[in-house]
Amino acid sequence: MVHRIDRMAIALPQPNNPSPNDAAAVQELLGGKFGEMSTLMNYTYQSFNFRGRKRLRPFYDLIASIAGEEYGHIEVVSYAINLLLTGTTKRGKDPVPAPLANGTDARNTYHFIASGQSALPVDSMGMPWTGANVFSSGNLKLDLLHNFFLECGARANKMRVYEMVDDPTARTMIGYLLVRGGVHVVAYARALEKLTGVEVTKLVPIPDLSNDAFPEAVKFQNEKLHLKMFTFSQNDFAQASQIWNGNHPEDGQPLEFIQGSPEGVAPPDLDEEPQLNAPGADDFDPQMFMDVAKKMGVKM
Ligand code: MN3
Repeated sequence: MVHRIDRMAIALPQPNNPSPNDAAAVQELLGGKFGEMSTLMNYTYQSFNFRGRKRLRPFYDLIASIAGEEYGHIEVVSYAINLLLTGTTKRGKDPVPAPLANGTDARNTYHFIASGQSALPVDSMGMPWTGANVFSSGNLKLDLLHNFFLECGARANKMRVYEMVDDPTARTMIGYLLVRGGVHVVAYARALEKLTGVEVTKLVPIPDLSNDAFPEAVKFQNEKLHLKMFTFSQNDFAQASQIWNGNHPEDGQPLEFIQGSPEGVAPPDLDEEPQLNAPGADDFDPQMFMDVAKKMGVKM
């Protein structure tokens, strides 16, 4: 089961220039083949499907912990998209002046037609995310090798979207995910080392460019976020620490294992968009709910 917390991994700055085409490019990091939907669902299914976990417990715990983190990654990419889309149409209730006219020039018109100017599980070309992106062979060595490859591919995509989009909202999110994805690259490399003796960490970084080239990533590395593995569980998955130990292969600093999740911040409160009727429900009276809650003794 998952214990959900109404907190987001990091604070995102407001965009300097809201842009539906920037948002469309960022969609690749959510619903693309190497996006966060893929990492989330790969590790989630591999953990559900893990056979022989008594004998191989540290590997099960590692995959399950990382699956927990990926939920927060789809969240932070989605909010980056939502913030980039906010302010790209004219706010108001009158449909006659065509308040959504800007949507016709946007590469992804689903953002204006199929959603309330918000993220969808699609890639940068609007193709829906698919379960065909999940690899769960049941063979531990093969699955770990796949996960290492997936994280390196994800890293390449993040770097390219960074080079396409210079808005601080997108770049802060990408800087954070480069650092955290880097943790997952090292985690799967170390898991393969423990399992086989092959020195996989000698391959990193892939692509060759270090995270040090990205100022937004350096900020998170200064907070030592490239060294920390979280279980995303109060009591479970502790044996992942048998894999996440030693020193970081790039800067030699000691790796840190943390039972639990990072503190996070409150997610952005997205304003209403009346021209999209989002959320609508204009005649809803919140005072009525407050009165009922009061009668029932619910603290609001
Ligand atoms: Mn991720």
